[in-house]
Amino acid sequence: MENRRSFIKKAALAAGAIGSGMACSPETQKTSAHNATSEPIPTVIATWDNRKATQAGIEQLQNGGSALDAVEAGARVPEGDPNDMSVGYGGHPDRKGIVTLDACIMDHLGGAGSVTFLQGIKHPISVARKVMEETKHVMLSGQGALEFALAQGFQQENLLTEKAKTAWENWMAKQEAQLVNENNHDTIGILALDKEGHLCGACTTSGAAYKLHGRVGDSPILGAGMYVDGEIGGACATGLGELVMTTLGSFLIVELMRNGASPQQACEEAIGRIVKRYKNWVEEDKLQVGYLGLNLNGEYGYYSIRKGYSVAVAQNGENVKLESNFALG
Ligand code: SD4
Repeated sequence: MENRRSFIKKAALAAGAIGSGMACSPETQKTSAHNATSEPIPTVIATWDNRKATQAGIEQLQNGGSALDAVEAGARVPEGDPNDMSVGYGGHPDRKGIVTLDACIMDHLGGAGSVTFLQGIKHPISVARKVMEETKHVMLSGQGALEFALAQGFQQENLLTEKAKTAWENWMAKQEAQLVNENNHDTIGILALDKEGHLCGACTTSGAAYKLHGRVGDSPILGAGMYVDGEIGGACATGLGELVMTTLGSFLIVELMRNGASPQQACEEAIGRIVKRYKNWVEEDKLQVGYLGLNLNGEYGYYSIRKGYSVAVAQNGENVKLESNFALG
């Protein structure tokens, strides 16, 4: 049986390549490599200080892995880390004390897989990849996603660590509002460009801490938490998903790049849209969103609503943390 990926690959080949027509202008954060020779620069970039993830990703590329392998390997790092309390194992639970996970992955040909409201599986990004590669669907949710994961050989386990349980119990005692604001974040969005010039992306999270049971955020929504167009570039998001979903930030960034914006300009415009439309809410709850964009030249940009956002960049033999500029104080 022809699987969905091989179908998409054939369709993409039949459609032929389209030039990106990229125009670059001065950027406020001078960090992107410029590639005058147009040789792809192997690059792995991620939201927040996820240098262990970008390291795992760049090692995949150095060992001959694809951009898809790189983003999956990178995303699996915080997923498996109990000290990262916004992703996978050890993530903050929802209001009922249950860890529910969202993730998506997308390749340079438009193949995509996503899981939402998944429980008990440590590496949702790998389940999302299986949805992409082994089914004709894009998104599986909840119990169905779990049954699919188990059928694919994933193990079910308890993802609520003692640390996360204690924090949840303390929160339950006080019932303080807890959205994704300047103090509460870590979701990983990760983009990779390999030496073939293939650009892929992934995003994985346990979502907003103490969310209502059943809430799904932006992270598994293609075009919101992450989006890739293999002829243009990719983008991903972190922060309060409700703001990202309602402005389709990652899709917007890629479309702006298609129309000539640099990744930096595109990220700034996408943040600007949120601030303009939701200014009162953003200010009242001190909400945070951060974006990251990468084009096929290995140029990247990143920007956030407020201070404190950073990104990790592995490129040209370096793997560094970079602090983001921001729109509000
Ligand atoms: C969500 N975007 O579920 C995620 C949360 C997040 O760092 O990014 N946390 O809304």
